[in-house]
Amino acid sequence: MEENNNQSAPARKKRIFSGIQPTGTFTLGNYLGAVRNWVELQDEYDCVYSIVNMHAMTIRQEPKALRDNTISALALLMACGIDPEKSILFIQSHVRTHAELSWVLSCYTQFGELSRMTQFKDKSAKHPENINAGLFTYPVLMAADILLYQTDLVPVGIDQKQHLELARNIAQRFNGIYGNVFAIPDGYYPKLAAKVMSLSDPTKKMSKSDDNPKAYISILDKPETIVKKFKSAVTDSDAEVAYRQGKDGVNNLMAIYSVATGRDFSAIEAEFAGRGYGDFKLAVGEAVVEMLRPVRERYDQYMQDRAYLEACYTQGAQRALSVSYRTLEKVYKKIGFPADLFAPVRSF
Ligand code: AQP
Repeated sequence: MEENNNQSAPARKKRIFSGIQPTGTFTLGNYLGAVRNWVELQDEYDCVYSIVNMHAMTIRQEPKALRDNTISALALLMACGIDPEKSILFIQSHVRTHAELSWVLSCYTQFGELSRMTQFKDKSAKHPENINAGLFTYPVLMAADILLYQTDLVPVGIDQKQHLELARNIAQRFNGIYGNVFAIPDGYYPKLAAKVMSLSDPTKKMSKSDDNPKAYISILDKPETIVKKFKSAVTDSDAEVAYRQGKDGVNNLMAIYSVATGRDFSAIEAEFAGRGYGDFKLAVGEAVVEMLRPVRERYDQYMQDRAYLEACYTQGAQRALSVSYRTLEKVYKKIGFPADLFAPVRSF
C-alpha cells in the first residue's frame, strides 16, 4: 500500500512545566497563583509538574518534615486535581537530570545576574544565619527544571517573573552559542490573584513559611479556622468595599472573593455597598471554605493510600527522566562531554 505523504503528523501539544516546594501545606496563594491553573491546563497542554524538594533545601529543613511534606505535597496536588495519568507528576530529587543540567547552566549564568534576583535578597534577609550558595543559585536550578522539558509555557505566580526572565536569558545565551538546544519558555500568569497578599500585612506576599499563621490560609485549614483568619484580616478605616489604589487589604480580599465566586469587582462592590467589612470578610471566608472543601476531602483519601502515592511518583519519575534525558544528552554532546556511560533505559 502506498504511504499517504499528505497526511501531516498531529501537531505536538504545547509543553507546560511548573513546580512547587514542599515547605509546608500549600497556601491559598500557591493555590490561586499556581496550582489551580495547572489543573485547568491539563487537557489542552502536555503538562509536567514537580514537587521541587531540591529547591526547598535552600532553607534549612528538618529531614523528617521534608520527607513528610514531600508526600503530602503529592497528595495535595492530586487532591487539587492534578491527574498523574494525564500529566507527568514527579518528585524532583528522583530525576537526576535536574542537578546535572543545573551545573552546566551555572557555567552559563553570570554572578551579576544572580545578584540582582529579588527573591535571593528577600530570603537572605529573612535567613541571615544561612545565606548558602544554593540560595544564590536557586534560579539556575529553576532554569534547568524548565529547560529540560523543552517547555513552552510556565504557569507561576507573578513573584517568579524575574526567575523566568533569567531562565529565558540563559536559554537564549546557550542557543546563541550551540544552536537551537532549548525551547524559549513564556510565563503564564493568572489574570486575578497572581499575587495573593498576606492577611496580616497586605503589602507582603502570602507565604507558607510565614512565622505568623494568621498571615496565610493553608488549603487544609479547617473551615472555622479559615473564617476566623479572614475575620481578622487587615483592611483599612474607610469601611468601603471598593477596588482602589491604596486599599491593599480590601483589594486582596476582593481578588480572592472574585476567583472563589466568579463575580467581577463591580458586582462585588454592588453586593457590599453600604455594608461594613464584617459582612464582607465573612462572605470571603465562607466562599473560600466552599472552594477548598473538595480539596480537603480528597486529600484525606489519598493520604490513606500510601501504595498508590508511591506508584504515582515512581511512574512520574520514570516518565520525567525519559523526557528530560533527551535534552541532557543533547546538551552534553554540544558542550563536548563524552557519551554517557550510564544512560537510563528509555522504554518508559
Ligand atoms: N502569595 C502568592 N500568590 C500567588 N502565587 C504564589 N505562589 C507562591 N506564593 C504566591 C506561587 O506558588 C508557586 C509555588 O511556589 P513555591 O512553593 O515554589 O515557592 P514560593 O513562591 O516561595 O512560595 P511560598 O508559599 O512563599 O513558599 P515559601 O514560604 O517556602 O518561600 C509558584 O508558582 C509561586 O509563584
